[in-house]
Amino acid sequence: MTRRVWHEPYDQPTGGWGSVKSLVKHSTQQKAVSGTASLLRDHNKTGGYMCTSCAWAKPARPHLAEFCENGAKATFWDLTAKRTTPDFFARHTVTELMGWSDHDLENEGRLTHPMRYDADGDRYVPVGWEEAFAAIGSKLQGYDPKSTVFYASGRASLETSYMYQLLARLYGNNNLPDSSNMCHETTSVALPQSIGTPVGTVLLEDFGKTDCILSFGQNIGTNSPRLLHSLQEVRERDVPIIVFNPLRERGWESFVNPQRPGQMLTNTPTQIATEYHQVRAGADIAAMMGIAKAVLALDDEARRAGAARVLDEAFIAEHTHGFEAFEAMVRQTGWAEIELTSGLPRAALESAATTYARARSVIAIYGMGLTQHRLGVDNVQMLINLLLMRGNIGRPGAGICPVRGHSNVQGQRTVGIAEKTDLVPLDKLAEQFGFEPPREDGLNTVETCEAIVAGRIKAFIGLGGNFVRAIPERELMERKWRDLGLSVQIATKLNRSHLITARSTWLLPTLVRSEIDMQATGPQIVTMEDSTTCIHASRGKHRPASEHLLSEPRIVAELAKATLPPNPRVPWDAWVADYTLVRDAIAETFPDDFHDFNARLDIPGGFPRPVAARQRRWETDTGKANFKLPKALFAGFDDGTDPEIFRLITLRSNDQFNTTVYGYADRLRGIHGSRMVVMINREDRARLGIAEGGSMRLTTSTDDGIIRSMGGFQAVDYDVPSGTIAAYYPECNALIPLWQYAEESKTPAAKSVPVRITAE
Ligand SMILES: Nc1nc2c(c(=O)[nH]1)N[C@H]1C(S)=C(S)[C@@H](COP(=O)(O)OP(=O)(O)OC[C@H]3O[C@@H](n4cnc5c(=O)[nH]c(N)nc54)[C@H](O)[C@@H]3O)O[C@H]1N2
Ligand SMILES: Nc1nc2c(c(=O)[nH]1)N[C@H]1C(S)=C(S)[C@@H](COP(=O)(O)OP(=O)(O)OC[C@H]3O[C@@H](n4cnc5c(=O)[nH]c(N)nc54)[C@H](O)[C@@H]3O)O[C@H]1N2
Ligand SMILES: [Mo]
Repeated sequence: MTRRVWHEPYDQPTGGWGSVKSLVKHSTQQKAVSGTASLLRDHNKTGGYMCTSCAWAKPARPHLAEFCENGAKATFWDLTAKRTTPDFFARHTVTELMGWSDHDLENEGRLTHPMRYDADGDRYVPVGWEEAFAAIGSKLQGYDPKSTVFYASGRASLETSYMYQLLARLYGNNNLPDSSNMCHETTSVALPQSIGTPVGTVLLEDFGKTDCILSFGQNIGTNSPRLLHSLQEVRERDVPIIVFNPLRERGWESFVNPQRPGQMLTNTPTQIATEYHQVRAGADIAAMMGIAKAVLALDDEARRAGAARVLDEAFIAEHTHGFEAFEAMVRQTGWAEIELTSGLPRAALESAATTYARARSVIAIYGMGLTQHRLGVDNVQMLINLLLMRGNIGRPGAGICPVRGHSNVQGQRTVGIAEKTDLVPLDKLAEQFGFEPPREDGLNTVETCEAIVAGRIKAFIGLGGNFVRAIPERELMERKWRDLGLSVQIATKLNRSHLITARSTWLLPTLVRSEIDMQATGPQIVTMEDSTTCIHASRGKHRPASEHLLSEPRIVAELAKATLPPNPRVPWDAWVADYTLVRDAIAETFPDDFHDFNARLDIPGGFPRPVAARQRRWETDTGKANFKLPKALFAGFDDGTDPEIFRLITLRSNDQFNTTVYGYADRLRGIHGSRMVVMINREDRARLGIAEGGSMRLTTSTDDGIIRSMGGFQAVDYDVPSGTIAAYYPECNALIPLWQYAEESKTPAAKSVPVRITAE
């Protein structure tokens, strides 16, 4: 059945009554065991559990309700009363389930039993845990460790993640791809080269001290709504917020804080963005080049007038490297080229530059709109260049703020989930656990896909996530997946990756974070790291969805025990009985970050990891913060000369968490009823001879001989620049070639896919 779209531009603020209505709807539909009262008490509060939705910081003095519409939705869906039981699997073949939508699969509720895929009956059948672990362990023992992959989505705790990376290394590989390989890997590559740290430098308190915020390519209202609390306070101090985004995103425009009764009653929104620049998809380098050029011009003017310099000369001289080359490049780049590429007039960029230059301390926020492009690394480094021009790193109220995705995606990296060996203290692990870890780099996400296509991978273990749905090149990848010998999926809900079976396929159900994790020494605490490097404890409060669920640490430990020879230095059972011992091990491996770990669990607001760049110590090749030269003004793949090629942005709706589709109401964009839509500029649509709501087909424009084409999209008129279109992830992933990724970071380039449009 084709779902019909209904588009009604949303003129209400983000937050406000719309979010309350949506919250009540999802609470009722999921018959969630957690009501709003429990959310108020426990959600993101010291002594409670940390939200499983986004990774945004949790304040030391939380609001009465320290959750947002989408965090609450994620929790209601975790604590749903619905169950996907063995009986459900007996009633539906896997082939039949392949015809279900992502929404319908996860809407069946929580998985309750460990299951094995039975190819003869084309069904999942229940198995005992022991049988599952024994079978998986003996299969893994038979494979060359280099042909096995240990994927991690970003939800598992620091404790689980640490145990998981150790399992991989004891087994014999560094094949630890994770969701950040599709996400902020670009950040992890760009920032160390520029400022010597892989993470952002901003702390929550900096928002109280900032004088200006720049935002590039992030959708705050949907993907990190609690950040709006800080931005509302920022705006009340009359601090300017300058937004660069091809789409007009409601969250950046107007916000009513549901926690402020006065504002709710009067419905008088706070205006968030003071300037909104609809840059063309992939053209941020051009826009930032324009700002840099205008800042240089302001500095020239100041010098001529004998006024205070606009550039922070002292900072540039003492703390940076490469400014002269950068300055020369900016001066050489002409306004005509900048305007043509960015799609923005010079005056708009000069206005942004003037606001930027007037502000003493500036924070730059960004998301997938910068990272998921061919030149994603250059995008991020160009933003750093802008900050460095005025010394906006390493002082209060200033800095770089990548907004991370999954709630512990940053943390899993911190404790060793990384395929790159130079990011992990292998010598320390060797000494601590008495083994010789593998020393060659492992596979990241794209390299895993390439190796699967080449037939070099035999086994895939997934610690959460929906790998096959989240990666590019869906058709080829689904086909090749069938050749794997083993697929093990540790999960909470049924998703499409579980239906793309291997020769031997196992579904291992686990607890969610808000559930009580009871082990031999009592209920356990787990920890995670937020986007601002602060570490928080989390205590589950609710009864597990099924008595058959095991915790993630337990599942990892049992897999390890079934696969590896015993090692007295790795006390898997003792760790499972008492997670404080895992934290002690983490503290021993990473003393700088985690000394006195167990004693610091309940510091309100979490405890921050030390970040050298915050102190203006630059752990880079030059010992300084580096100005880096972008390779081009446009970050995508096409050359921009063919008007028939559009740049497709694949993005999230307000009713999903990645591949978990809660519903069909992208309320903040006013798009309801269907996700098979393309948001397109009205003139572009008319020029193509397509009616509003008319049917269209997208075909990727490449010369690799592979046809990637999807029909059945409905056209929705949307306020986007001509030549830029947007559609939803993960539906569109079949259109993204595997080889279209960010240079250096290999993050799939999901934000400016070159496509042609035809009417259907
Ligand atoms: N509710 C909810 N919260 C989430 C998630 C979720 O799915 N749902 N996902 C989590 C995860 S894993 C992540 S990584 C984050 C993702 O959060 P975001 O980084 O916000 O990711 P997207 O939704 O993909 O949206 C990217 C934004 O970038 C803009 N954009 C696209 N291309 C360009 C460009 O070329 N230039 C500029 N300047 N802008 C561009 C888009 O219009 C869009 O507003 O959110 C996390 N939080
Ligand atoms: N085209 C396009 N593709 C993209 C993106 C894009 O913007 N555009 N974004 C990319 C990004 S930023 C990311 S992060 C990836 C996301 O990729 P993934 O992290 O792999 O995918 P998710 O959709 O977050 O995974 C959802 C599944 O995780 C399981 N799960 C949920 N909670 C838990 C838990 O607590 N424990 C365990 N074990 N399992 C759990 C559930 O079974 C659920 O079905 O997708 C990437 N793909
Ligand atoms: Mo992400």
